[in-house]
Amino acid sequence: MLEASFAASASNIGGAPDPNVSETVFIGRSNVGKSSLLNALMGRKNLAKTSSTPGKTRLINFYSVNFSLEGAQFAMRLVDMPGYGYAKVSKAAKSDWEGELGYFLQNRSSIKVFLRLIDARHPELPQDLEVKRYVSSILKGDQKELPVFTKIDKLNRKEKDALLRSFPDAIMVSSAKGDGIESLREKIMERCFGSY
Ligand SMILES: Nc1nc2c(ncn2[C@@H]2O[C@H](COP(=O)(O)OP(=O)(O)OP(=O)(O)O)[C@@H](O)[C@H]2O)c(=O)[nH]1
Ligand SMILES: [Mg+2]
Repeated sequence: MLEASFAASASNIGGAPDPNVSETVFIGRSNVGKSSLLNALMGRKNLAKTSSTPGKTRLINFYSVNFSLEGAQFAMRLVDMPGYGYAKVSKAAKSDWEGELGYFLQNRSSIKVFLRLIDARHPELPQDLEVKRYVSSILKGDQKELPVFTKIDKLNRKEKDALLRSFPDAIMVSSAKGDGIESLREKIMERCFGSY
């Protein structure tokens, strides 16, 4: 059984809830599908607000997820981050990503998983590669980065095969169709709880 609810919004680490449970952060370009994936994983339609207008998520949003398995209780949080690379974003918001948001990612001790989302149709955008380098540079021993290709329902069979050839271990998901969601959920749980 799985139960999800909104926990808190914060603009920086000081406003974040106590770091008392394992957290998975969702990072990626604006519009890549972070909030949609969060909803798909939680089995909730619109708990995290999604929009076709880039830049919808402006704060760090925390969602609590609880589930019981064979009598044991598990708690974790999913953390939706503002997207980067939104062309119309103000200069101030950009320096936020470098400043407070970066500080959060580097110092939030409860982060166990960085889910780095990439649009399956554009797997090697310079901004995404930059963020890939950034995440590897801040990753600590008890943290794991999982690259996730989103919106795979937009690829045909041939394009999917090509993506898999370039990235043999690719995790591919469609929040719209549900593909890959259960398997990603298991990977996150494994990282947060070990063997469960
Ligand atoms: N076809 C398809 N569309 C998707 C999928 N996931 C998200 N979208 C669409 O992509 C758009 C952006 O989705 P969001 O989840 O709001 O993206 P986001 O990364 O949270 O964006 P920001 O909050 O601006 O950073 C919306 O119109 C979604 O409906 C998917 O798996 N397939
Ligand atoms: Mg969002």
